[in-house]
Amino acid sequence: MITAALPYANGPIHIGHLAGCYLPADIYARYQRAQLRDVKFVGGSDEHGVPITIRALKEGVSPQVIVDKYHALNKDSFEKMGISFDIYSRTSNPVHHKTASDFFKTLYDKGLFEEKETEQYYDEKAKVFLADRYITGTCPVCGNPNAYGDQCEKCGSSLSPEQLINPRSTLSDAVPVKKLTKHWYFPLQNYEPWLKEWLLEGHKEWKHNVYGQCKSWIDNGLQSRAMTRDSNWGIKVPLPDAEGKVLYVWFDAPIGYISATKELTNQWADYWCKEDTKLVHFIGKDNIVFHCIIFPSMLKAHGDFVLPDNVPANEFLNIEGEKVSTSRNWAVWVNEFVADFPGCEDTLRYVLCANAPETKDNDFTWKDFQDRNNNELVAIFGNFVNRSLVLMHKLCGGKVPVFHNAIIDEDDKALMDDIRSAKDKITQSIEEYRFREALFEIIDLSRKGNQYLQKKEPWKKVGVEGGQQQIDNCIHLSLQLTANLAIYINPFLPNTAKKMLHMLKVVERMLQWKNAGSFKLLSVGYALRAPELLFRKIEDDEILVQINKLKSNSTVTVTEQKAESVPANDAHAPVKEQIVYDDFARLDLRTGKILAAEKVEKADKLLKLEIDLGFEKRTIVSGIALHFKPEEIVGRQVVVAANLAPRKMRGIESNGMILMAEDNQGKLYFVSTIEEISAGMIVR
Ligand code: B3M
Ligand code: ZN
Repeated sequence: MITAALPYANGPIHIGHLAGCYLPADIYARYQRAQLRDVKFVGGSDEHGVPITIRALKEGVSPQVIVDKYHALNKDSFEKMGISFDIYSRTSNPVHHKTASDFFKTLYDKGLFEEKETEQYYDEKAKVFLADRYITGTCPVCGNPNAYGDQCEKCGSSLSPEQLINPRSTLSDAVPVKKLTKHWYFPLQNYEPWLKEWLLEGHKEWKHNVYGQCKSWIDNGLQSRAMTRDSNWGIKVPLPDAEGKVLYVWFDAPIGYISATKELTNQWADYWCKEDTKLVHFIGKDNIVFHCIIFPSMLKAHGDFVLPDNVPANEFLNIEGEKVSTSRNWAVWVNEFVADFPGCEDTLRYVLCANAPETKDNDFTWKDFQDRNNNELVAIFGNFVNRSLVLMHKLCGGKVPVFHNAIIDEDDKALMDDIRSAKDKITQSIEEYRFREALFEIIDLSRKGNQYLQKKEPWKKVGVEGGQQQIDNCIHLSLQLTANLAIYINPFLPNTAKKMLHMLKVVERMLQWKNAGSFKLLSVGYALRAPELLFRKIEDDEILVQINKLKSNSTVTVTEQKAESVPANDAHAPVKEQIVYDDFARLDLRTGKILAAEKVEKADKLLKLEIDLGFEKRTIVSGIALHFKPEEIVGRQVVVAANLAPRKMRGIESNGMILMAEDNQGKLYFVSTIEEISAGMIVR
């Protein structure tokens, strides 16, 4: 049972949502289907709660109008991006109202709620109780006159309505007054011992970011939480004497996963009530406490349901170095992306997976979107598939050639080993929710295919004695690798896999995971279709349009890249997040020699360096002027990051960067060897 968070139907989804939970959930679901496991993948709109009513208020329409609009829009965006929900439901459906209502009633009948009367803010003009978000006033910290009762968006302070200066209701501008109201509380503290055992002891394998957050919640002590609210938008509290009360949105929304499954199939209980079910929730990090602590405690209290086996929450995706802000329109909206880049959905899936914020916040930039498309999808994966098919048509008459076992050589064997061993690595990475790692492994496999073709040069064997047999073997293996790549890439880039099936003239059944690692996917003598390009190049002007659109529609000012902070005295900076070999391999490091150095006018930190790289001379601007005099560094050996994009500094274009070591006092040293090394060598 796979679930992905139910997005509030109060606005369009952006690519941060996709990267955070929908894409990983979809990759996982598609992979499980390829494994022929009995899997259901559910999602839907969260249509209750304060965010919806606020939006309705702002637009001057009823909440129903809002949810109808965004439910349809988001459902469509998910479909276009290939998020393969078995059902995309909504929490306004009658089956959900009944399921959530019954759930509440069961806990109530078991005597598991506490009934409490407390004082809450009330708007006497609008005659409603006010959620914290409905109260505004002046922030006591920064003086922002439009702070909310729960948070000041200007300085980020988290607030309570009591702290606001001159509090006012956003509904009527009235001064809120305190009034007694009754609610039903769920005593989370009673579940603490059980949570410690089930989660802290029993799920140490959960991702560090998830486990750590849960541990600190539990260690800080849990408290009763109100599971009802005063509102007229939501699921009515199913008790007499509860007029004007609805279920708290975080009580009803996760139950929405169960309701959606009920709507999908009569066999729903197979996926929710049987011991052998593996329940996995995909969410973003802001939803961790609800899915790891509150909902499991509710499920446990109810007693009929299985508990999550894992909650692989992701961190956040920033855009061009800035936090996504929907209110300030700093976001890439999915409905706009699919309109602007039809046919490039797989590229977005690729980039979002390659940059997925799996262990820490990560960044999306349009330049990286273009680079990864052009340098990885087009130049590596697409190129290999295309070359294999073109060569087959040219050198083998358009048919899968025979494989001659008698002349198999070391290169063939190495490639076959790579294909076989990739299967275990990719499988394990996906099973353990490391989708980036799996994706890099697949790209690496296609890179090996390219290297194999390059080494074998079958085009040079034409007319050579015994050449045709060598051509046959090379093309045969390349085609079998292509078929394997289709299986591996399918969960990640489903449209690409489909195109490959078409070219290879095989049916979808071939994509079953059990077929991966085989060399018999395409039969000898089988005629294949002409190749079509899998990916198109993305041009500079296309991404410029996007960058301008982002900047001109938004009120965010992009800050200059912040300098990396120097570690405190004595301390070693923590080691950065783990990367895979592929991340490293993208860097091109070369040895070089400083030919000339001079100060840059009006910039006391910068030196303009002339560097010999062996194959060419480069100008590099370096921030080392406070540490070295120009004349004392001429002739020194350096290591250069040679494939960094050029950058203009003080009007001078800098083409790369020299590497320096820095101690914890901020003093710089050259990274060099004792022996003399010539310029232009590769460092790796
Ligand atoms: N609607 C919050 C969110 O969209 C909430 C998730 C519900 S999951 C059951 O981030
Ligand atoms: Zn403030």
